[in-house]
Amino acid sequence: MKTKLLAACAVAVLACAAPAAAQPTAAEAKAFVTDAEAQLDKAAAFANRAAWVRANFITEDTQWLEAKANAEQNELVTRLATAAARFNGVATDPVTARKLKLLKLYLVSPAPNRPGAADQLAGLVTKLDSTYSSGKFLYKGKSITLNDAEAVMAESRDPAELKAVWEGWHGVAAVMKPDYARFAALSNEGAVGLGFKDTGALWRSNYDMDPDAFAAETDRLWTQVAPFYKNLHCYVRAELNAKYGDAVQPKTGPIRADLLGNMWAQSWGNIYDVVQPKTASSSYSLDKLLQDKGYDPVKMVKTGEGFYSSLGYAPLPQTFWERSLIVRPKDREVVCHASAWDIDDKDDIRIKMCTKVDAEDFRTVHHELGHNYYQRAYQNQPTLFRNGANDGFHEAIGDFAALSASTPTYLNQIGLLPTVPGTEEDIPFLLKMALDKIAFLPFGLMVDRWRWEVFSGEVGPDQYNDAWWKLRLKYQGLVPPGPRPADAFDPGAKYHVPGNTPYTRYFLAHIYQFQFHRAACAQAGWKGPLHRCSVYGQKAVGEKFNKMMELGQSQPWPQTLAVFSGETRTDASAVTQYFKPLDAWLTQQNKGRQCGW
Ligand code: X8Z
Ligand code: ZN
Repeated sequence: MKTKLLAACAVAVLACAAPAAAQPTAAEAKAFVTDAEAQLDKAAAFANRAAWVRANFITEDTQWLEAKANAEQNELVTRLATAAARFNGVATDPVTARKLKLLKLYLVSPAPNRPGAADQLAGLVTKLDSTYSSGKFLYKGKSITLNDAEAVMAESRDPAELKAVWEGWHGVAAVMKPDYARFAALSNEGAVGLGFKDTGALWRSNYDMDPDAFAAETDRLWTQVAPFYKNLHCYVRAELNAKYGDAVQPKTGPIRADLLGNMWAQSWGNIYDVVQPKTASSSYSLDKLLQDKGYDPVKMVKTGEGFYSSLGYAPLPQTFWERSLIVRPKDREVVCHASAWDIDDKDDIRIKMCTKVDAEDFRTVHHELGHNYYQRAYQNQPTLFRNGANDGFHEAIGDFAALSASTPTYLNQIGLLPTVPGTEEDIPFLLKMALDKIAFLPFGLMVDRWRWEVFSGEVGPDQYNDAWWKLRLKYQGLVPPGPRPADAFDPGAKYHVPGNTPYTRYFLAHIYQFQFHRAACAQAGWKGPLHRCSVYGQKAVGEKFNKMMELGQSQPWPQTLAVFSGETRTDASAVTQYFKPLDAWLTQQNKGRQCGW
């Protein structure tokens, strides 16, 4: 009898130990997280390098290595997060309490706690990302990449060509659907194991508030900006109708998604030439300025670094230049979607992007470097706090820098633009910015609306594509260029779905960046309109901004936001304030038009 009991206890150590042992102490909880952080560091040091190598050199073997490293890391986190439950109800110090909470949120997709599940999940994630990244399709007898296809979407004004290339790229995603369905099921099982309703609820739990309250917050923010988006949609639709005629783009209803200059219609700046004001068009094109001045990809990144240096940030380390991937290599498959890496939580920071010399990548360079400067700023925080105040902050740092770096004043200061245009350039400038920033907002929202529905089970694999287009229509007012095939999996044609990267972060970032900009301009004593403000060279602003960045995720984000801006809420009034002159102009242009879809 005794032996039997002992044997049972050996299997279920925790359950058996519980009645005998006293309630764990706060000191034990603290020791537990310290040890957990050391283990997480060790696993990350390995997984980061495996991921870097796979993303820079996609082969069977590197996929195998990355999946193995991720599976081991995932198993470790699940084990630690499960063990942490033993401290539920223990009155720990606030730092330990926050770390215990963040431990459960450490992974985007935790694996189910059963043999083989972590391997399966990691294998699917690596395979989906690699399939997307090496995707190609036949166009005019040539096999073309996403980069080639994006160039056509940006430059072509032939609706038949746009439709063919759009359909070609979206066709690449169809094979991913069964794997995505398997992945979603496994990720959900893992999330439930950690006490969340599903993976979507896990994602919504990382904003220092109740997950339902966070979803309501995003609704509130969308309501703040939706009228402006509808105004822009109305104006752009009319200009597209004037250019292409009723048969291609009708005067009323949704816009055809392939006419907006971008594969996903997420930012529309590439069709500025089609929609520019007839009365006052822009006097310069940043694409052309960069090309005419002989910029190359490395010079683009050096210029980005120069902006941060002007705010007082230390130069990037030599290893950044030695180890980053800045140009698409010709001889191998890589993940071209831009990213910023922190390999060792110290100074080994890198970017990886297939840089083009154009306005879009000028901004992307500032965006990626923002991630790197943030990672370096919080490197002295403990492991579980080495992260953005929330993920929207992480995406907003570099975009904030790019708001200043996009002004004609700054472009003039660095010798790209010969003269600073006067107020006649305000509407053209704001229209260019709105085509990128305002057009993005409903896309930034709908991607995760779709995933939240998938993870909650509201949308099953049979409805994946219809649900996607329902949301594309509802939020963006878009339709595909033609009927979609029965096996289409259009969400898979957007990197972050196969790449398993939450997307609400970008919606938030498109609001935070304007809050940061408004606060920074006030600190610099700027009295003019927000869109003309540049904080280039403002060391005091940089110093205060860095104070916020250094905090990482060590406290609830509203407190961290307050450190720089004095605000404690996400507030889209900074967006509407920035664009106010344009909104009035659009309203004027849209007089007599029936807006909406
Ligand atoms: O994915 C990115 C960055 C890397 S975090 C290049 N962005 C989103 C996208 O490309 O869809 C930046 C803006 C939105
Ligand atoms: Zn980013």
